[in-house]
Amino acid sequence: MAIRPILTAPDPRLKTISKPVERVDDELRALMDDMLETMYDAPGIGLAAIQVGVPHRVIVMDLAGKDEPPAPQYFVNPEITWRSEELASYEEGCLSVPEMYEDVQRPARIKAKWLDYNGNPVEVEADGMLATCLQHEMDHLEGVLFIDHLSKLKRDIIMRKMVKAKKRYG
Ligand code: GNR
Ligand code: NI
Repeated sequence: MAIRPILTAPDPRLKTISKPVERVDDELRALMDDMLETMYDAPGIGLAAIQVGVPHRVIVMDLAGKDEPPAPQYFVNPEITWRSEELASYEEGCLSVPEMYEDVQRPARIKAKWLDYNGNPVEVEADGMLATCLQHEMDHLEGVLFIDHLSKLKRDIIMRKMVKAKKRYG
């Protein structure tokens, strides 16, 4: 396992539309292991493959609380099959937009399906943090960041801060 560098905005690779995975094999599992280690190290609660520069439709997540045992989840080729009309607002952050936090409105509940770590199909109805985080991660697969859901004014302010921070720290 290895920790990989996380891309940060405005890196153009974050705008890539990621490609479906053809099969869940040991090579893909090695990528998912690296992604999980990278996510825990950051630390974050979710990570899409494109955030480590790999343009494939793969997500890892762990929504366990601080005092709970680790609960890694793996999502290969995820699809949202239903979105509630009701919206919910959460304060979101992103490892690719470090230290910026803003409220984002998204469907409160979704139905989604994907393949797990062993390539087995899973289908769930999700709400709360799982619904929010899965939508945030699936946006990454389409080249979309949470700041793309904000007003242009807010997004421009955040992007200016990001560019300044990059000039400072490289
Ligand atoms: O670590 C993360 N926290 C978070 C908080 C609220 C909504 C979404 C997230 S995902 C984020 C990690 C990340 O950038 N995943 O792409
Ligand atoms: Ni993110």
